[in-house]
Amino acid sequence: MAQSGSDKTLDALVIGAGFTGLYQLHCLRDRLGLNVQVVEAGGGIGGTWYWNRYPGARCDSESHSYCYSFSESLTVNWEFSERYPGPAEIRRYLTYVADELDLHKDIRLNTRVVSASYSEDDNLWQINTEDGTTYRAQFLITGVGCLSSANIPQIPGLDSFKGEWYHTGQWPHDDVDFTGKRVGQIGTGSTGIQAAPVIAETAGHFTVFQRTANYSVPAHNGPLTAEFQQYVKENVSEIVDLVRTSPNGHPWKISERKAATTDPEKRRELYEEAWKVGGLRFRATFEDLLKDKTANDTAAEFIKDKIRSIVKDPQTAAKLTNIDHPYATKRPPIDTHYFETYNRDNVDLVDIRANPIVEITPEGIRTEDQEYPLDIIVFATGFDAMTGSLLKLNITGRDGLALSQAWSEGPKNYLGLQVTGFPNLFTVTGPGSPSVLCNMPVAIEQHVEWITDCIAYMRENNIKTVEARADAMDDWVEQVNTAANATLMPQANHSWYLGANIPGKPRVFMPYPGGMKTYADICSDIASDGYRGFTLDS
Ligand code: NA7
Repeated sequence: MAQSGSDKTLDALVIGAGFTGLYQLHCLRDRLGLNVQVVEAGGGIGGTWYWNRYPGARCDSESHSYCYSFSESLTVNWEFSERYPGPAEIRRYLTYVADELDLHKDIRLNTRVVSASYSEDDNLWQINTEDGTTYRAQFLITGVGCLSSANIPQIPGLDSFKGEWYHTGQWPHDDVDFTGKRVGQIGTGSTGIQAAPVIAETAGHFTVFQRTANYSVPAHNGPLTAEFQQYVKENVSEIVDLVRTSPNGHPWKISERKAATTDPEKRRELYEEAWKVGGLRFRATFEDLLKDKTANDTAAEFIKDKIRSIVKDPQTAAKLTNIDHPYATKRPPIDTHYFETYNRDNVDLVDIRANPIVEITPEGIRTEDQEYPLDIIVFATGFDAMTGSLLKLNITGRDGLALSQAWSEGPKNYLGLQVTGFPNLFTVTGPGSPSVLCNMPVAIEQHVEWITDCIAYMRENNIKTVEARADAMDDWVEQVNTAANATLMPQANHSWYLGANIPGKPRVFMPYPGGMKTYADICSDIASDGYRGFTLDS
């Protein structure tokens, strides 16, 4: 590993040692022969899964597709144990990959980037880390994740709280003991919905503070059978084809049936079957769920009926089904006994839309109508998604242009990969790419391979800089908006897809919703056309 305090000149510096960093290192170092360093703020590899260790944490993508697909031998020599992998298993998987590809020696852990600036004179990025190391590199590639910058709401009084508090995305490595304690959880997104049933099991009393009610479908997690593991090994290329050609990078096909035109009885039967299978594939029951509000209403009503049938207390069920957005227009959670949790005697649900939180007191949380005494507060309040972790890097491009300035009205990015004014900077799964609307490893592999091909092309053709053109970037932002407006997704006002969860953040629909396959085809076409929309300068 590199020594701290030293200066180092490289071909490429990659920030982050998650799925992106590991594969980008492998591609640039082992395919192109570049001198590459990965730096990682965490004390281990894993990216998102290094930080997200909260109770019940689990990936919502199915394990046999939540992995790299570039190497058949890597796939067949690894076995996931459950339908949805947890953080520890994903970290073990990534460690296995890093071992197999001999990546550890070029990854420097506990190294947080504090700034990066581009120097036109020598066409190098200068990257400074918290421990005083300076790297210089022709290429700077960010693999900092879309959901890594924790959103801890500015609720007055948090400093005065006498108990313990935690954000789910910065969870301690030692278990938090909830036994017998009065625990409050703010947030009912995917994370809160995973955490609540587990916390409720040991907490003395557990209070969930819900701002926006949410849909959720059972995950039906469980151990993978030996037969399924064998099926995965024997069908690697079919599975890879499936994930690479599907709109969301998942290993299933979206039905061609339309909910709006299916006979109600048949429709209910199909929803029932999908409910039994569970997971994110519930969205694939009908083709029109995200395009047609009438169709979407049928899924929404089905799920609300399920919630009412599970939750025994009608008032609690009413709060849980008072959902203000169409199904799957916010990231749809999947759960393990989330709604059942509200049938426990030690669990309460507080509607903070009706009675907003006013402050945190030394004793607990005070809403407009009463105070809730607590020993522990869990913030399952999400992230400054997609842009937060990039802006925290303090990136400055050509002519001293700060990324924060370039994005003052919201993120503009060509293909989600490059920003005008920031030559040779690539933002893997950046805003404007399918990223969070896709099974992440699939989106990451496509980006990493495209970037690798682009750098290879530059070297073959003696090109020193690649930079998105302003007109191409503006045009892409338009395309992202057009694709978003063809769906119901912009109808969810409080969605982090729009940046709406962070006070003051410009509202821009950030991920590209036109589908992963369509997006990958556009990227390939642009590359084949001599990197249309990019300025290549020798
Ligand atoms: P999300 O999906 O952003 O959910 C955060 C939750 O926290 C959501 O219920 C929010 O309510 C709530 N929240 C956020 N800020 C506040 C404040 N200030 N007061 C009360 N409640 C608040 O984050 P997750 O971690 O659950 O999931 C992120 C992604 O990780 C997920 O989509 C998957 O892709 C994996 P709101 O809905 O904004 O009213």
